[in-house]
Amino acid sequence: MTALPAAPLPQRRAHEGGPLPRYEHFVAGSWMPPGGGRYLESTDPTSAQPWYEFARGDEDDARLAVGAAYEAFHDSSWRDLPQSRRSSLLRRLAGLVHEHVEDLALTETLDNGKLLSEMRGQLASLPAHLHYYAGLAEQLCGETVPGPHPAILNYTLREPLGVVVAITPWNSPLLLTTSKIGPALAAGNTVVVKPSEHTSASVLRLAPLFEEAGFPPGVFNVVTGLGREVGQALVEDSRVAKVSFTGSTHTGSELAASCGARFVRTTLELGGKSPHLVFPGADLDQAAVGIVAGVFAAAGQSCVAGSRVLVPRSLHDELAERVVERARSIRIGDPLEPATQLGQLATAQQLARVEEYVALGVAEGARVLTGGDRRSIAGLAGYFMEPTVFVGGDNRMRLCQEEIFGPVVTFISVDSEDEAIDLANHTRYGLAAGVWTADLSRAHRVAARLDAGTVWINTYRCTSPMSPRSGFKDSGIGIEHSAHSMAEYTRLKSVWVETREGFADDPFVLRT
Ligand code: TXE
Repeated sequence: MTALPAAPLPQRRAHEGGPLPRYEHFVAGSWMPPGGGRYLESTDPTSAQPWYEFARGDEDDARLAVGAAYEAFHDSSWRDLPQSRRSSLLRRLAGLVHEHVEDLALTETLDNGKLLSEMRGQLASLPAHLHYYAGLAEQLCGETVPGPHPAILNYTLREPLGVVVAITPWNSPLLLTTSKIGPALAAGNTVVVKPSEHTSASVLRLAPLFEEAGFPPGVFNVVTGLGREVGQALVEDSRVAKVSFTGSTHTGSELAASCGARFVRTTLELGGKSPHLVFPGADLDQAAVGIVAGVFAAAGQSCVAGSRVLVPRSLHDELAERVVERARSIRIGDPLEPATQLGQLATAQQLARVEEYVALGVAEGARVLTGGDRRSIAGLAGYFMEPTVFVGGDNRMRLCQEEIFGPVVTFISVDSEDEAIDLANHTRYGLAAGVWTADLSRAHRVAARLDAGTVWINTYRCTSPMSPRSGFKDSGIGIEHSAHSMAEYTRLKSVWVETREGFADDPFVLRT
C-alpha cells in the first residue's frame, strides 16, 4: 500500500502530451494498487477521449476490501464509538464535502457528461444529506415494550448489520452513493463502495475526506473495476451482511438471486418507465415544463425519467406541440458551458441503445414529431442525442414498456381517468409518476391508485433526503432516504428480562 496523496485533480483531456492520471483502490485508509496490476480507462464523453485510468479490481482485491471493512466493523474504535461521535464524524464530512463541491462536480461532469450546473446542484445538496443522516445517527434507538407481566422488562436494540457493499451507477454517482453510505454509517456499519466503471473518479476523490473527517481506517473503502469481476466478488463474499444496489433491473435481479440464496439483505433501486398523467383543466404550460424536466433534464438518464405522457385525446396535439416547441429550443452542447441545457449521453453504448429504441418506436408505428437523431457539435466528439418526442404511441409498444434512459418521450391518448390509471400502472415498473390536474380531489384519488413509489402532483423531479424513495414492482426493494432507510441498515433485537428475584413459572407453558 502507498501513502495517501489526494487522487489526481480532474482535467479535461489530461491525456494530451502525457500519461493518464491513475486512480487506485482505497482500502483501510490507503491507496491500494490492484493485485493483478491491471487498469481500465475512463472516457470523457464530450471529447470521447480517455482522461484517467483506474484499478481493474479482481476477486483478491474484493477480498482485501471486505476484510478491511470487516475488521473495522469489529474494531472498538468504530464499534464502541458513541452514536453522537458517529454523528459528528458525518457532520465533519459534510463540511469537507461542502469545500470540495466544485471539483467533485467537475469530476462527475467529465465522467458522465451531465451538465456541470446539474452536478453542482446535486453535490451542493450532499452536505444537507450527510447532516440529515448525522441527525438520524443521534436519534437511533430501541424502545421499551409492554411485556406479558409488569415485572418482565422487554426492550429492543437497533444494531448495525456489519459490512455493507454499495454498488452504484454512473448517472448521479455521489448523490446515489450518499443515499446508501449515509444511513449505513449512521447506523454503525462499515462500507465498501463499488462505483460504476464509467464514473469511478468522484468517489475516489471523496475517499480521503473520510480520513480527514476522522473516520477510522477501513470504515469506508472503495474498489473499482467491472461489475462482473470485482462487483460480483464483493457480493459473493460471505462476510458481507448487506448489498445496496442502484442500477438496471436485470443486474439487480441477478444480485438479488445471489443474495437471496444466502439470506443476505438487499436494498435495490432499479429501472423505471414513469408516466405523466395529464387531465382536462390542467395548466398545460406547467405540464409541458414538467414533461421537459422529467425526460430531457439529464438527457433522460435518470431512473425517474417521465417517458410516457398519458393525455386526453382532446388535449394530445396541443400539449405535444407545447412540448415540441420547448424541445426544439433546448440548447445542446458542452456540459461545462453554463448556457448548455442538454449534454451528451454518458457512453457510446448508451447512445447506440437510445438510437435503437428510436428506430424501434418508428417500426412499431409511433411518429417522431421532433428529434430522433444524434447531433454533432463542432469541436466536440461527444454522444449527443436530440430531445425526441413521439406521438401516437400505444402503451403495449416496447417503446412504451422498456426503459430507454435517454431524452425520448412518447405521447399516448387516453379517454378517461380510469384508462389513464390503468395504462400508467400497466408496466413492470413502479418507480415514479407525475399527475397534472387542477382538480384537488382527482389529484389525491389518482395518487392513491398509482403503482409508484413516488407521485408528484403538478411538479416533477423533487427530492429530499427526508422523503422516502422506493420502487414498487420491478423498480426495486426497500427504501432509500428518510428515517425509514435506517431500518434497511439495522437489525432489531428483542431483549427480555425477568426482574422478580428467584421467580420461576411453570416450565411447560409458554409465557404469554
Ligand atoms: O447498469 P448495471 P449499466 C439502467 C439504464 C441503463 C442500463 C444499463 O436503463 O441503460 O441500466 O446501465 C455493477 N455484480 N440503469 O450497464 O449493469 C456495475 O459495475 C455486481 C438505471 O450501467 O446495472 C455498476 O457499478 N455488480 C439506473 C452497477 O452495477 C455488478 C442507473 C450498475 O450497472 C454486476 C443505471 C454484477 N454481476 C442504469 N453487473 C437507475 N435506476 O437509475 C454490473 N454491476
